[in-house]
Amino acid sequence: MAQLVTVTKEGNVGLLALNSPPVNALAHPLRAELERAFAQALGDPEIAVIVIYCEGRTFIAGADIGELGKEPRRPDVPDVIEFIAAAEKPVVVAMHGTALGGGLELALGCHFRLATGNAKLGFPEVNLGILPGGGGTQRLPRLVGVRRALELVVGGAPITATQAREWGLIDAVIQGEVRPAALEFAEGLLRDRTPLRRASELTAKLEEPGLFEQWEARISEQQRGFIAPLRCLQAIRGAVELPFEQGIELERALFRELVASAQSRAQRHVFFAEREVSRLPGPSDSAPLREVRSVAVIGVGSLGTGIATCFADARIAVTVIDPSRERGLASEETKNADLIVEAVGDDLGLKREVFAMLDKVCKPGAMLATTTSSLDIDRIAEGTARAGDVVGMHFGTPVHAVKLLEIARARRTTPDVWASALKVGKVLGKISVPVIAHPGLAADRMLAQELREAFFLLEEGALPAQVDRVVRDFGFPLGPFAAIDAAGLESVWQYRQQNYGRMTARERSCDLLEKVYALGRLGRQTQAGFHRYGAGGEQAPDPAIEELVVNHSAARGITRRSVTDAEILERCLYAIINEGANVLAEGVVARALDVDMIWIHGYGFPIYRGGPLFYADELGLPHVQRTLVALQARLGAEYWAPAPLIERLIQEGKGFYGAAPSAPAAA
Ligand code: T1G
Repeated sequence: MAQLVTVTKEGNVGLLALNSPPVNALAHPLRAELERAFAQALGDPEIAVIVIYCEGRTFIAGADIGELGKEPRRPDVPDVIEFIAAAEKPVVVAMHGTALGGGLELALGCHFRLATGNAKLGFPEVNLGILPGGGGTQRLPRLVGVRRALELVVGGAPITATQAREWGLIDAVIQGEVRPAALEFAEGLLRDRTPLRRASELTAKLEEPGLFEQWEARISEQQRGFIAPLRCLQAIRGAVELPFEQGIELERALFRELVASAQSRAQRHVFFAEREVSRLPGPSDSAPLREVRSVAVIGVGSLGTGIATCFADARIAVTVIDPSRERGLASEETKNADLIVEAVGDDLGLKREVFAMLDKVCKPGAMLATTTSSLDIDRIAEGTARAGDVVGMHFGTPVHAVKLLEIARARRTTPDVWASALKVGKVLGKISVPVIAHPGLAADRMLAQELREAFFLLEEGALPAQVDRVVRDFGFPLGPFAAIDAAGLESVWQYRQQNYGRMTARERSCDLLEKVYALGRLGRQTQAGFHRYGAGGEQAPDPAIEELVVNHSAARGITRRSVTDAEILERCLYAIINEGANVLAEGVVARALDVDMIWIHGYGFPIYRGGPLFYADELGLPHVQRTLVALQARLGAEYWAPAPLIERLIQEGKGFYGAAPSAPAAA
């Protein structure tokens, strides 16, 4: 293995090169080596200036996320940074790639900062439910002011080197390779005898009074439910109100609180799951992935154009083809495309026609994708002589806004086509999730259970506004009824029509949806559904609907009772979890993380709860099981029989994620 840190000398400049692929994360071995090499450079009388830079594709991308939440090992990230900051010899850092989190904090601890023109600098800790814990919340506002510090730390998005230069975060943007540029800069310092500058010795400026209060209000609106953004703000406030050392202590205390929090555990789980999800479950196939350099999208509707825009944004050559035009499907673009994405109306006959035609014109090895979520992809594929090349790519709508992209394997899809389509999704910036049955199935089934309970709760005594408030307070962007209004009642109406034969007697007679639909209240599009909507889109409860609900209960002979918030949450949530276990056991998806990614990126499950199955593990499966059994005793076995998978996992002492379940918590 190559050395983690190499020290070389050029005249009186000592250069420390870090080399820990893939992203130079500050894991313990690298920290220990860096500290050792830095001490060596400090003790070397020939070295007057020290340079730190990285080999490989990027400067340090932060602390090692896998170590967070574990017992810290000395030297910890802050130890190394404070050691460097305290040096009496000037320290120059040169960054390239993505200098993030603890990496950027290390740079702030150095005395001079350089970055290449295409470097990105940022503090993404907030996305992991934590805050910069290596002095970043104290040094950054001293360098760039409070407003920009809040933007970077609370917002979590990186900035460019040019912007960093304008803000005073770095001293210069460098051209070419980092090593020679940093060496030249260091020699300049020696020549000019420039004294070293420590960020800790500056004063953090609050540009205007009331800034923190403004940001608090913004956070509660835009990052509702997340704890970390508020703690980030609190730490930055410390930089204004406290001396440096006390500010650092405050930062450490807040960091320790956050890193041990359930939210951060969930957000770290999501970080790794987002990366794991697009790798094929099971043993990998050795067939190389197919290259996708040019794409043809068949269909000129909003779906087709939305998908084409996505490819164009990812700088992949794409053409939109109108299948109704003469020679449309047989055009040169279709013949040459590596990937053809069919986005015509959801009609099996039409799609089979399109695929039969594509089969004739497309080049060998091209991948043929259908966007259907409800049709049987095998039926679409069987009309071609290349069923192995056919795969499902189900985009959410609106295409640009929904991150979930389900990549569906049909019976004959080859593993390399499945894996290649997953990779395409990643290039598009989507979270691509491999699904085995038809796309939409896992989520539809889980959603159907939640909606069933939401409607039962209405006829038992709750009202739409209460149910929505409870589900929203849990962290979903919308409660179930506001979500139906947003999607349009039509889609749920259709779902019920299609599944009528499979519904129980109680589900059929709980026909509130049909009743509201019959009034022509189709949701937001008609400014009325389960709620009513003002011209500006403001939502309000509607007495007409409340009357309809009350009358419905009376007609069904149900005596309405007061329903607690706790009951609403329990029934909506456990319905999702229990069906999630069934979907997993039946192999609709292969892994618990597939379910969680589908719910987070397609259905608004709060990221800070990690997805329904991660959340179930956090509650502890024995607790989940007891709750399901209690619901079954109260509400009947028809809907509440605990999923056999949950029972099996408990017997094996496991959770959905394999490890032993955490200590049972209260729901
Ligand atoms: N720790 C551990 N592993 C990491 C990692 C990290 N910080 N960053 C990336 N990886 C792994 C990742 O899991 C994947 O592994 C591989 O590297 C390539 O990543 C004290 C507390 C740097 C922009 O949050 O944003 O500093 O899946 O597929 O698309 O305040 O990774 O191949 O096995 O994402 O080119 C703050 C997180 C940490 C940065 C590269 N830093 N990383 O993107 O590749 S907390 C972050 C990223 C902290 C201090 C604190 C991106 C990237 P595998 P990738 P990419």
